[in-house]
Amino acid sequence: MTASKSSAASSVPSILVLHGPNLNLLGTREPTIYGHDSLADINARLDGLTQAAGVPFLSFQSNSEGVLIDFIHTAPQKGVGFVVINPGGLTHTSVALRDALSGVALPFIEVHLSNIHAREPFRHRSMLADQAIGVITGLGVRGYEFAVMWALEFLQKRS
Ligand code: CA2
Repeated sequence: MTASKSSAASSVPSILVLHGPNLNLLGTREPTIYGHDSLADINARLDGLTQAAGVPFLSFQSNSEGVLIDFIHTAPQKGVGFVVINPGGLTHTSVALRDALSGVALPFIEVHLSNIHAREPFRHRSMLADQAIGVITGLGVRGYEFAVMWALEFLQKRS
């Protein structure tokens, strides 16, 4: 499990980027599917985007479904206003993760590095997608960047 936080003004809602199981392996294996960037590379780029906009950034990765759910439960208290999530393999199985996101009622975008619809049939279904504001799939690391840019606009319009 890894968590990181970058500080900015306190009352501004933050953007939380959540990474699900096995995404800590990014950059070490399967580069043809998931690219060469490590999770730290991705988080650093997203941190740069949010810092430029003066919005606090939080990221968290866990290989455990329960730990991810507990983190989501505490997100509102942490001042999170928007979630970007790559649920990894839990995308296709986890009613519990879906319920956790619904439970905290935070707007979220689901991101996948690979195009889940161009892969095995069991990856075509997402348990979260219909609850998401949007889904970005198959654009690699850029997908996270687009999602965070969209979240920044969303929070700016709300403020
Ligand atoms: O394309 C995506 O982002 C996925 O969410 C990645 C998940 C997969 O189960 C989903 O169907 C699609 C797998 C994450 C595993 O990441 C690895 C990274 C490097 C090496 C091995 C696994």
